[in-house]
Amino acid sequence: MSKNIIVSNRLPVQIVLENEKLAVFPSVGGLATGMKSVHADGDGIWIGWSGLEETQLTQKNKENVEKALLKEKCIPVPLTQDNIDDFYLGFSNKTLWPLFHYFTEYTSFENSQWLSYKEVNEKFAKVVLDNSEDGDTIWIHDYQLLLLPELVKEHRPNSKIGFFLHIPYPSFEIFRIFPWREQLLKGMLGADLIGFHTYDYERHFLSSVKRILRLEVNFNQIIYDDRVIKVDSFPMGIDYDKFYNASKLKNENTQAEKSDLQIRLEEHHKSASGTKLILSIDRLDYTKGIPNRIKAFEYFLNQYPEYKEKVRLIMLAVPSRSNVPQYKRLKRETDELVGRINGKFSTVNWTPIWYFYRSFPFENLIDLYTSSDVALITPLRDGMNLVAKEYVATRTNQDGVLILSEMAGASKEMNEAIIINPNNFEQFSNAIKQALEMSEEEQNSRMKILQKRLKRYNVEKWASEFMKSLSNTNKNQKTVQAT
Ligand code: ADQ
Repeated sequence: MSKNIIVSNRLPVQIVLENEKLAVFPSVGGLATGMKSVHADGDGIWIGWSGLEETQLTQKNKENVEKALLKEKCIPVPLTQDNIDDFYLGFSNKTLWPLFHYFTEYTSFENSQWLSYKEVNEKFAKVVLDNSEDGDTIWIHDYQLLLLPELVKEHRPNSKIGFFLHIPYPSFEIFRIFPWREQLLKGMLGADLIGFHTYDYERHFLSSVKRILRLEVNFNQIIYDDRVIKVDSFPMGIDYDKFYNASKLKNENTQAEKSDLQIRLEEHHKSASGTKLILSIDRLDYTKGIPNRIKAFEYFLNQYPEYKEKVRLIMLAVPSRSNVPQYKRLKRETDELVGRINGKFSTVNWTPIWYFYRSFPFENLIDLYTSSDVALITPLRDGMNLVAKEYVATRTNQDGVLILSEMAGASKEMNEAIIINPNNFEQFSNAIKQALEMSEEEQNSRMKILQKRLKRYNVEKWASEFMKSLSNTNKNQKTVQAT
């Protein structure tokens, strides 16, 4: 019996190891939810890094971790500190991440890190081969594992291999800069189906394949090595019901059941000044356009001073990759900007920006989503952006306005949001004004359409559509060979 194998850089679990005590918590993130049915099916397994550094584990701990993971149908790929430094913090986060997000000035090309990237992809391949048979279905995720499809295909020619990229695929003129471009493309072409969030990323990829590898491309199919590879877009959704139901429950909470945050936020709304709340939530990453957003908010307050004391920006930033220098600089810049603007505009009754640099539990995220009049999601570049979708799913009264950057993949399916170019401060600032003044009727009609779409194309649907398309790949192969 063939089985499903999911491969991603990190396993969908959190491991806590203190002294000899071990606890494994399944993670509740979007990808883990979407993959649930694929993973739970038959003997399905998930392969990835556990998050623990290999050489720091005693033999006994290692065995215990493996045993505990196996209960969750997970198999770890061991990574050493050098792997973490060069493959993960190095090549993945200092080369591929900035390049694919068009931050060429942040992109470094270090041969030693490229070698480590190859080595770790080979490590992953070994674990996949040790735990699979030819004929199994293998779904590989994201930019850390671009070489893996080819490494697996070589030994599993009858397996259907899918690959999905969660970040943007850049235009050819950006991708061509990359020194090892042929190897990377060939690595991806080991897959039978290659998926992206949007049609634009798909087009960019096909253009690189044509111009760099000079391969034949028929619409969305590539002929390579006597195989036909299908390329398609699958916009990732969210666990819609989870967000919708959680906020429905919140709205029904009695006063005694409310969280402190919920009470604080409600007081805010009821206050005499009727201050409106604008929410932004991201990982602290330079692609998310955080300094830009703060500056645009300042521009708005200067342009429309009547909004002073009438509006507040609540900005959540989750710490991320804080060992990488650019992220350290970004943290400093954000702290300084928030300090400067709060210093400039604050009054005894009002602080324009509430800034939190930490992760929030799910319950508090819901409090914030449900209490905010406007969501301001303005990345400079973003593969999809799930926060925009989560905000919409929590608006059970169909009010609220989403302002969304056109540089986020999500903008392609969320036309009813106010779509802006985050570099155009005039437009940015007018969008904030438009959102704050939008009639309830208009809010409702926009929200209804957005919600309907997100409810239908949720994360489970996304995963099942991908799997369905992957299972059909060999059928396509015959059609194209015959023409
Ligand atoms: P990310 O860059 O991590 O994902 P995103 O899609 O916005 O970005 O997902 C972030 C997740 O983290 C959301 O589910 C959000 O609720 C959660 N989160 C954010 N801030 C939080 C906080 N302070 N506390 C707790 N949780 C918080 C990458 C790509 C995206 C793509 C996804 C999925 O960069 O473009 O949408 O993968 O493919």
